[in-house]
Amino acid sequence: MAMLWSKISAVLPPNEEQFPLQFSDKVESSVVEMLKRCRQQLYSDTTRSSRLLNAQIILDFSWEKLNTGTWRDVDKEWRRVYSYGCLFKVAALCREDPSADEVLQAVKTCDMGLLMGAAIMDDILQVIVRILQSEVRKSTKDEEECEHSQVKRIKIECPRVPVIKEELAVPRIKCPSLESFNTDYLLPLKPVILEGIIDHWPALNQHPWSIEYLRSVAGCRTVPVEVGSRYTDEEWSQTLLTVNEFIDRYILNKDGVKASGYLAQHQLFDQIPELKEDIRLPDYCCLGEGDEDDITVNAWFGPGGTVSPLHQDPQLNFLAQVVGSKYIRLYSPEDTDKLYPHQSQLLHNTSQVEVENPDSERFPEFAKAPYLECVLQPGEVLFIPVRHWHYVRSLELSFSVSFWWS
Ligand SMILES: O=C(O)CCC(=O)C(=O)O
Repeated sequence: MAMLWSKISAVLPPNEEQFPLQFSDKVESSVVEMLKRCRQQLYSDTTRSSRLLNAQIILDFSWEKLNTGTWRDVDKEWRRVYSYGCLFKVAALCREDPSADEVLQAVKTCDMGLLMGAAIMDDILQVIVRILQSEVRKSTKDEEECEHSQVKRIKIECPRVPVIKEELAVPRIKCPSLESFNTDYLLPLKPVILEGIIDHWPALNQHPWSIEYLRSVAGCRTVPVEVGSRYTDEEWSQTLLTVNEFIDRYILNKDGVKASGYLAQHQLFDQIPELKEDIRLPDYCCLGEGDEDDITVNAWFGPGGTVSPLHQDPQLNFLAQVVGSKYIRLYSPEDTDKLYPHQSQLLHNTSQVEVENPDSERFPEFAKAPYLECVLQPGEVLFIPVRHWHYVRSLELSFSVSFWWS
């Protein structure tokens, strides 16, 4: 670990004068003074505890601001202050020959900054977390051997695999031209499964995504996790866990409790660029009107049995299946009145009906709504037209990537 600080200090500005600390008058001068003190301590001799204490003051103060009112109204300046607090804390943790535990704490601190803060100094937290991660990887090589044997112990699940009736099956097409996809599916807004269009992804070839691979590229990273088998359940919640904790708890059920959870989020690929390099934007997205930068890429990683209740989204979607298979049902937006959306503003895009076990007394019209269905297999991509209702149940351990585009 002795080399760690020299690697981190190499990416920091060489001196105090070149270390930027500019804020609008939204940030109280006492906070700016504290930030300056942290900066000064970064370039002078002082105790570790004093550095940590001052960084923590910044973190606690800005955390309060981040958690007051709605997230949308949080001023970006406070998110920048929070990121600086994370940076100073990481520096304090890593400066004097940190223990393995302190390095992990530093990784978590970077992740908190990346998730809750705003980018500062050319995204320096992203640069530092890569340095820290390679340090963690070095010291966990032996453990990985052990993980390997645990992977073999995952019990084989016996999912309820629905039999797809031919007349209800989502049509399939192999590598259509841009023009035929546009004419036959995009313009008329018809769902279709595209085969053979992601065969070249490293996620399916050079670095086949697996539990071991995920542990190796992201095991120690803290990410948002959805806890519960479906987001409409009372006990459903969101939390932050490391990828290793998520795998141990929700995939391997190490606690012995059958728990369900979903690592489903759009920041994952920004947070862990190695995973982003394993996937590609589908070429068909160029037919859209939006910019490439406006495409949202989401990760969906979870055990068999995880359900996304029937819901609709305001954008076009390519749902690409990388690991495992998923049962999917699609309903047209024209049949919304038969799908009983929730009344509340928050869930108005979500149906109240449990698709595979509908309450026909409460929702009598549901059975009359026509639908299409499929089992999406690794290497296949489902085109979900805008506002098409979709219900998804993973049949086994599954990793999918969805692209929301316009
Ligand atoms: O895969 C899932 O569980 C849900 C996917 C989804 O709803 C989406 O991509 O919009």
